[in-house]
Amino acid sequence: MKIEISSLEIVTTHGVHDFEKVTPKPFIFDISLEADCEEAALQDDLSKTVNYSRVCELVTKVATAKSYNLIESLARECVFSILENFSRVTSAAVRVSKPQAPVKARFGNISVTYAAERNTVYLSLGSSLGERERTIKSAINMLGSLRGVKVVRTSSMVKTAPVGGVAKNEFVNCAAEIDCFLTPRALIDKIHVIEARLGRVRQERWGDRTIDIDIVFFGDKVIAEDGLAIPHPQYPGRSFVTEPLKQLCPEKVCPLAHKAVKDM
Ligand code: PH2
Ligand code: MG
Ligand code: MG
Repeated sequence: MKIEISSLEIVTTHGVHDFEKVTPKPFIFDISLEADCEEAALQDDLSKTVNYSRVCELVTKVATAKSYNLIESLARECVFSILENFSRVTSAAVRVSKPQAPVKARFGNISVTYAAERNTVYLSLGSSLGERERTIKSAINMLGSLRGVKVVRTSSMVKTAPVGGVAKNEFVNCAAEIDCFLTPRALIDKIHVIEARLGRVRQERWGDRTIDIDIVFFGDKVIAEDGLAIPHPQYPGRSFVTEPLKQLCPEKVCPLAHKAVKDM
C-alpha cells in the first residue's frame, strides 16, 4: 500500500551560503512510502501500519537537527531515517523543495527527490589466510556499521576444503542476511573497501585470500553488469556457499535457477 504525505512545510535553515544557515526559510517535503499494511487495513489497527504523524515528526527532526549545504543530503537523510525507523516501509521517496532558494531568476519551484528501497540481501563470506574466523567477524561488524546496512542473522562458520584448484588452504565460510537500503552497486563498492581494509590483495583468481565477500542474492534482482553479477554466477554448485545459506534461507527461490536453496 502507498502512504503519501504531500506539502509538509518545515521552516528551517539549509543552504551553501552563510546567510542561509541563519535565516529560516520554508522547505516543502513530499513523502511517498510503500509499506505492508494489509493486516492493518483488514483489522483497522494503527499499530500494524506506518503512523504518518510519526513520519512527519521524524522528517521534522531530521530537517531541524542540523543545517545541510545541499537539499540532496537532506533528502537522502530523510529517506535513510525513514527506512531505519519504520520496518514496514519497503521503499521511500522524499522530494525536498526549496521554493525560496536564493536564485536570481523567476522560477516556480526547485526540488530534488531521493528514493531507496529495502532489500533482504544474502552474502557469502570466506577466508583462507590469517586469523580466518576473526577476519570474518570483523567483516560482518564492518558491514553492520555501514549506513543503510543492518546485519539480521549470520550462519555458523564452517570449515571447507578449497574449491577450484587454485586456493590451497582450508577455508572458513559463513553466510549473512542483511537488511540493505543501498543500491547493489553502492553495496559492492562498500564491500570492496571492507575487503581491502581487511588485507585482501587481488592476485590470482580464486586464490587464497584473507577475506572474500560475495553478494549471492539481492532481493529477487537479476543483474549482469560490469563487475556485478547477481545472483552470484558460481554459487549453485558450491556447497561452501549453499550449506551456510541453507541455515538462513532454505526456502528462498533463486530468481535465476528457479530452485529453492534447500534443493541446491
Ligand atoms: N572461494 C573461492 C574459491 N574456492 N573454496 C572454499 N572452500 N571456500 C571459498 O570461499 C572459496 C573456495 C573463490 O571465491
Ligand atoms: Mg568468491
Ligand atoms: Mg568475491
